[in-house]
Amino acid sequence: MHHSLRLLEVLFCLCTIYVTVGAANSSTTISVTGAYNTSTYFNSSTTTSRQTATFTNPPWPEDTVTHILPQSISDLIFPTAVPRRGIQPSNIRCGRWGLPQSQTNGRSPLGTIGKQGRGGAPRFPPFIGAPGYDVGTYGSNGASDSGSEGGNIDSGGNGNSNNVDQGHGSGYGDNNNGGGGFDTGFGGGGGGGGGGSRPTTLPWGSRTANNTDPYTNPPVTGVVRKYNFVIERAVMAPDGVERDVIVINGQFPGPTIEANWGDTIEVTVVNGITSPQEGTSLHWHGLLQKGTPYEDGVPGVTQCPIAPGQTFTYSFNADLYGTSWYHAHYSAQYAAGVFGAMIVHGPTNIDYDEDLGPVLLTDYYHGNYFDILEEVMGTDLSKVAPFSDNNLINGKGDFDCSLTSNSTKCTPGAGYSKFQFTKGKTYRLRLINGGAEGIQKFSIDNHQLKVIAYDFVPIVPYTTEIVTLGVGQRADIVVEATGTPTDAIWMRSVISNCSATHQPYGYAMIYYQNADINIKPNTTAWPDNTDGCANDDLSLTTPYFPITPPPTPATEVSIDINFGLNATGHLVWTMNNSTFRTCYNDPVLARAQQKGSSSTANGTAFVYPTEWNVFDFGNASTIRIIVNNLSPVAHPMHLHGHNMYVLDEGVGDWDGTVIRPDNPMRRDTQQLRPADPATGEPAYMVLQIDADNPGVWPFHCHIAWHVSGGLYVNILERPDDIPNIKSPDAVNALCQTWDDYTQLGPIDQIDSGL
Ligand SMILES: *[C@@H]1O[C@H](CO)[C@@H](O)[C@H](O)[C@H]1NC(C)=O
Ligand SMILES: *[C@@H]1O[C@H](CO)[C@@H](O)[C@H](O)[C@H]1NC(C)=O
Ligand SMILES: *[C@@H]1O[C@H](CO)[C@@H](O)[C@H](O)[C@H]1NC(C)=O
Ligand SMILES: *[C@@H]1O[C@H](CO)[C@@H](O)[C@H](O)[C@H]1NC(C)=O
Ligand SMILES: *[C@@H]1O[C@H](CO)[C@@H](O)[C@H](O)[C@H]1NC(C)=O
Ligand SMILES: *[C@@H]1O[C@H](CO)[C@@H](O)[C@H](O)[C@H]1NC(C)=O
Ligand SMILES: *[C@@H]1O[C@H](CO)[C@@H](O)[C@H](O)[C@H]1NC(C)=O
Ligand SMILES: *[C@@H]1O[C@H](CO)[C@@H](O)[C@H](O)[C@H]1NC(C)=O
Ligand SMILES: *[C@@H]1O[C@H](CO)[C@@H](O)[C@H](O)[C@H]1NC(C)=O
Ligand SMILES: *[C@@H]1O[C@H](CO)[C@@H](O)[C@H](O)[C@H]1NC(C)=O
Ligand SMILES: *[C@@H]1O[C@H](CO)[C@@H](O)[C@H](O)[C@H]1NC(C)=O
Ligand SMILES: *[C@@H]1O[C@H](CO)[C@@H](O)[C@H](O)[C@H]1NC(C)=O
Ligand SMILES: [Cu+2]
Repeated sequence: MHHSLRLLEVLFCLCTIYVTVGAANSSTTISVTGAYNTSTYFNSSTTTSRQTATFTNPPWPEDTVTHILPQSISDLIFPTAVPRRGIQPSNIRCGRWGLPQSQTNGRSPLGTIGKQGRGGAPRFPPFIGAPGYDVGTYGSNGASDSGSEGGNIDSGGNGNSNNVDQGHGSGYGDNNNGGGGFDTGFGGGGGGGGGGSRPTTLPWGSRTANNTDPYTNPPVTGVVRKYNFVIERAVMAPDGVERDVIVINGQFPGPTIEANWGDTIEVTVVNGITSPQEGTSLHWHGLLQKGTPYEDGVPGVTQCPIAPGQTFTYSFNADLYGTSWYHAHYSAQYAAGVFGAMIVHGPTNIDYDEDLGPVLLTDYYHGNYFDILEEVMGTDLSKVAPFSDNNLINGKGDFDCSLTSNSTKCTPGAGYSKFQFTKGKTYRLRLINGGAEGIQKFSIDNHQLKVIAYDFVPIVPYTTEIVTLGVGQRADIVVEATGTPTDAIWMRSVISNCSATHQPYGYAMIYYQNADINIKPNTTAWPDNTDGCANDDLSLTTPYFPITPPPTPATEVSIDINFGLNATGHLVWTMNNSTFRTCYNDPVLARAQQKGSSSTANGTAFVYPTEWNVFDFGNASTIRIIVNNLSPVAHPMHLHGHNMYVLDEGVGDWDGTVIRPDNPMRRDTQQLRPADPATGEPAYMVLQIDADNPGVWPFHCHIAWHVSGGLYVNILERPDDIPNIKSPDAVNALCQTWDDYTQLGPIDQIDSGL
């Protein structure tokens, strides 16, 4: 039935931070006494009552028309001949030719080398509280302890930077009142410790990566890790090009969240976005939110947005362990900088010497995200697939300033991330694709990479030279330092040719212990024979803890992915022939909490509007979804609330094959191949979930521009159990504040809203 690319017309629509670490309870408390301008914020009136639903019914629900996409338009929208002006190692200014990171980068300590082990990137422990590691940082963020050592983070190597280290406060008694902090007024001193005792046993007890089903038997430590995030606009030049960003606590990328498996994470978010104001919300990618679906951070689905000027505290369990990230889920806002790494320390399936922490791989746009979105959501089809301008590793990288217009402020040699190896040691790196669109191909010259986990799922380790990550995906890798003590090595991440970018090459340096950190590596890249659009073969990736899903699911549906022009000529993406649009004022979850499923609802039953794309799976115990991609574009498909079993993926129609039926791959994001642009032959992926998590769970493409275009469905799971889940008052109050805010005038929602 899928022989051509059919198109559908779809006609509807710093604070000073004080840290104390309590003794017996080891609960961390931070209070922010800082310094954002509250007087400019929106004031919620507490008297306005909750508004009734403001969603718009689809104006012409039955009037959908199918079209064949003319090849010329397809080529126009998704050009395959991509103009590229990539940075080559020969053009890179680094070492003593580069600038200190302090002058241009996003004030993130990730990817920086400090002096005497201080001031650079944090040392990441095997678990928080492990002997030999500072602990005061975990649960704080942006705390600074520069002062005494001064001038540490200096990627440029010309030695004239000072006081940009925003490392760590410390706790557990070693008093540390921070010095000057870093020079922008964020940060401030790390507080003194409370003198608690360090744990001597593993926080998660006797659980190991292969004796515990993490979905049914997670630990509960009782420890709360508290973070304070202030989201604000800023002007930054992470790659030398000055631009508007929206960032958390003045950092790009945002602060790293750390917790032990079984801890509770509490994040207090202040929406300080002004001029213009914008709503926001944060999503904790990959965590299950079992019993707490209202903390998932999806506006119009699990909550109303956090209104400008408002503060909201998220609280949720670190129920899976490994590497992930968090990001704004409000429109394409995270593409402006609202994201950061999230580490949950847990058991490991392989030994290594040191954890080098997050390695965020992000395509990067110089334009304001809203301006890009206006083009993406516009009617000029030559602009709906935007090209990224650069590719950064931990928010750092150079740009060729000769390519910018004269009115753009651009500083050459902004500097790259740097890492240190000691010959013979083994290192864990936590790779995260936190970009908006691009598929990343990560490698380290001359070094083999052992992949030990994908997303939040430990796997039987396998060795490769190139790691592929679609947007939202993560890989934990272990690398043995097999070089010589004076080696300087390129770390690379290249945006694949399945993506749209002008500058695909991301670089970082690895210096061995005796290398001169002012030299430029001259190593050669591994050849890349991997598929530009697909993840590694499912047969290569075996979950370390095996789980056999039911061979026959309780229910099975097919969903086609496609795109088309709506009646006003805008490009929209569809799932099951319907494009998604959220109603920020009327969260789906709140409706489900009121009503349960339509089968039990009585005469006053609420009918979900078509454009909410709610798939009601009733009480089905297992759900299988066959996704067919009719578009000539790859999509990293992300499911909230679950690790999905990925039963099979490929090109053509699914023939019923299941890869490793007794233990199929599990993960929360899976790359869906494109349809063949020449023949129109579609691609497929088949996923299955155990319906053990009542709630409303987004299933969507993680390309920011595609989910903005509506490539999204809500999976309504066990609706009869949802009314038993009560949202805290603070979550419900978000809707009142948001309603008050939107009473002041309509907000500018030019996309699906997510
Ligand atoms: C077409 O999509 C755009 C973008 O979502 C939207 O603004 C416009 O209202 C839609 N047109 C119709 C007729 O629904
Ligand atoms: C830990 O703190 C919580 C909340 O304050 C309290 O309910 C609990 O009793 C405390 N536990 C211990 C062991 O002190
Ligand atoms: C805070 O905002 C008010 C109103 O916009 C302005 O008058 C004042 O100067 C601002 N204060 C600071 C410290 O920016
Ligand atoms: C906001 O509300 C507070 C408390 O009700 C009031 O003192 C303040 O003047 C209000 N600010 C604005 C800008 O309306
Ligand atoms: C679990 O993994 C450890 C190594 O991490 C291994 O020694 C042990 O044999 C494994 N146990 C099982 C039951 O597979
Ligand atoms: C930038 O300025 C130079 C020198 O003034 C000029 O030759 C060049 O055309 C300008 N480029 C652009 C893109 O405006
Ligand atoms: C991408 O690169 C691969 C491998 O080099 C090549 O086979 C493929 O044709 C390229 N695809 C496009 C769209 O250029
Ligand atoms: C890289 O640099 C080293 C030291 O300068 C030199 O010995 C080596 O030949 C260079 N290798 C390449 C491939 O250029
Ligand atoms: C989607 O639309 C196409 C074309 O009208 C139709 O063939 C197909 O059956 C529709 N699919 C669903 C699930 O409604
Ligand atoms: C029917 O709907 C009303 C109003 O929402 C509600 O109070 C009542 O409990 C519902 N009855 C059943 C059987 O669902
Ligand atoms: C897909 O759309 C069709 C046609 O609107 C509808 O009948 C079907 O229920 C939808 N599928 C799911 C799983 O909701
Ligand atoms: C699930 O719902 C169906 C239809 O409403 C009903 O027949 C069935 O008994 C239910 N099963 C369970 C396990 O509740
Ligand atoms: Cu997509």
